[in-house]
Formats: sequence, C-alpha cells, structure tokens
Amino acid sequence: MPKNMGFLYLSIGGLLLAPLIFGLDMTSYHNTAALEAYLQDVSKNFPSITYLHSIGKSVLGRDLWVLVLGRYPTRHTVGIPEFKYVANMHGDEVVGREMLLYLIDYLVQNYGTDPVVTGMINNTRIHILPSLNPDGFENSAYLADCPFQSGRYNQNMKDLNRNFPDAFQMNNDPREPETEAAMNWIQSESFVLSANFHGGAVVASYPYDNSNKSREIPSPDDDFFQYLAHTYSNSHTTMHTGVNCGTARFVNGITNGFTWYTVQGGMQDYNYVWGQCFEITIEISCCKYPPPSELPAFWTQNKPALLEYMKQVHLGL
Ligand code: GEM
Ligand code: ZN
Repeated sequence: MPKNMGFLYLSIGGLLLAPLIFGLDMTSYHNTAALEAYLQDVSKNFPSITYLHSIGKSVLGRDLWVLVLGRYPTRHTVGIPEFKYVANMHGDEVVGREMLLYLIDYLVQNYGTDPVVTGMINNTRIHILPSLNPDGFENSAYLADCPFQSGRYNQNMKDLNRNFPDAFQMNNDPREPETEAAMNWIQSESFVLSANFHGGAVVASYPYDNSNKSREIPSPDDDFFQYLAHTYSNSHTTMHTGVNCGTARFVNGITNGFTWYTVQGGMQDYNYVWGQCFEITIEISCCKYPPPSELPAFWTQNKPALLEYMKQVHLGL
C-alpha cells in the first residue's frame, strides 16, 4: 500500500469506479521519524499552501515542528486570522497528535475540491503543532490495558502544563526548552483562537485553570469560552453526552478548568492572559494511549469538531 498520497483505482468487473485517495496510514502511531517524514512530504507536495518550520527543540534536541496551512503560509496577512492547534504536550497523551496529522492530511487532500476546506485554507492561517513533547512521546509506548506511563513529562521530568507563567500565582519554575519555544511562538504570532489536546478524559475545558480564591473566577470572556467549548463538544459525536470515562459527569461535555481541578502554570491560561489568544483544553480519550486500531474511530468522533471549532476563528474576534 502506498505510504501516502498515492492513488488506488477501485475497479469492479473491469469498470473503473472512482479514484480513492490514500491519505495517511491510520493503522499505527507515528513516531518522531514518521511524523517528521510525513510533514516533510506534505510540505514538499503542497508547497503553495503549506510552510513547515521548527519552533525550537526538546531537551533531547528533537524539533518541535509546526505545519502552517494557508493561502500565504509564510507570513501574516491583514484580514487573515491566525489559528492554532497543539497536541501531545503530555507525551503519553497521543490521540491528539494523530488527530492533528489526520487533520493536516484531510485539509491538503481536499484543498481545491471541497469548498469548505478550500475556504478555510484561503481565509485562515492554520498553525498545527502535533507534538510539543516529542521526548515524552518517545518515552511512552502502546501497552495493552492502558497502564500508567511516565511519558507525560518532558526529559527533565517536568510537566509542561505546569511550567508557564501563571495568571494568579508566581511560577518560579525554570522554563523548560519546550515551554520557552511555545512561549516565544505564542508571542511571535497574533493568534486569536487555539485549542490544545489531551487525554485521560473526554471534555472541553475552558479558562481559568487557576484562581486566587477558593472558588472559580469567571474570566471576562466566560460566555464566549463556554460557547467555544460547546462548539467542540456538540460537534464531537459523543463528548456532549458528558459521560466521562465512568467517573465525573460533565454537563454537555464542558467544564471550567478550575472547577474541575486546579492547574497552576498551564498553557491555556497563558495563551489567554499573555497571548491575547482564546485557548481551550480538549480531552479526547479516556485511555491516554489507546490501541492503534481505535484511531479511525477517534477520527470519526473528532473530525467534525476539529473543523467546526476552526471555523469559529471568523467570528470577528
Ligand atoms: C490537565 S489539563 C485539563 C484540565 N484542566 C483543569 N484545570 N483541570 C492537566 O494538565 O492536568 C489534564 C491532562 O493532562 O489531560
Ligand atoms: Zn494532558
């Protein structure tokens, strides 16, 4: 089977039915080498609408690759908003990483033929970072029955989602290279809308993640954040039912971060407070590293939500 972007002609009784485009391999996880090779392939095959660059390196020197899609992928253009998706900041939470590769594949394969995809790429600059923690990913592996793994942390055993400046408390933790790269990136582009993907639950969570009181402090944009979280949850095939992996139940599949549990030094609030970017945190799998055979089903669940959420960048933020 061709690795990607090959063509297969389905034929029955010698009759040519339809060209089937083979996209990305959906039967196994992409490790660092496969992820890099795939992104390089895409940037080679779709040079006019993509731009591949690294925003920095992990502790072990792995590149943090961002693929940009857009009509003018290399630069900001007046009137074209900047959007981003980030996954795998916890190395053992791997479904989002694969979903972002599938999303890239879907976008480039349908550009020029599907009007929704074409409009999205022509009118948005879409930045996709499939893995903010490649070292953590390489320290994890698929293991049967979903056991605990240590790959959540980066190579220095730091939780990157506790390593950002915090809106409510001092965070004197030295910044890890992955955090530093993300901060510089967030400051260097005028992102307006973003989501970051995790696993271990199924819910869309919105700011703030922390508080300086014993209760949730609604952000000034609470209504809008709830709308954004609802958009993802309602467009996902099951998230809106709120059944969260047999434990807590989230009404309509959304929650305020702090109300769920406190996170200090998280990336989501950093985006909002320091980056003027609306970011929500999306948990998309109960098992952080599920069997690869389940990946197509995760794509079915998340594809409509990934696309619908992206469209919200045009609300006139
Ligand atoms: C989280 S992030 C999402 C939950 N946020 C809050 N405030 N409870 C984390 O970093 O602990 C969960 C995860 O890692 O998936
Ligand atoms: Zn996580």
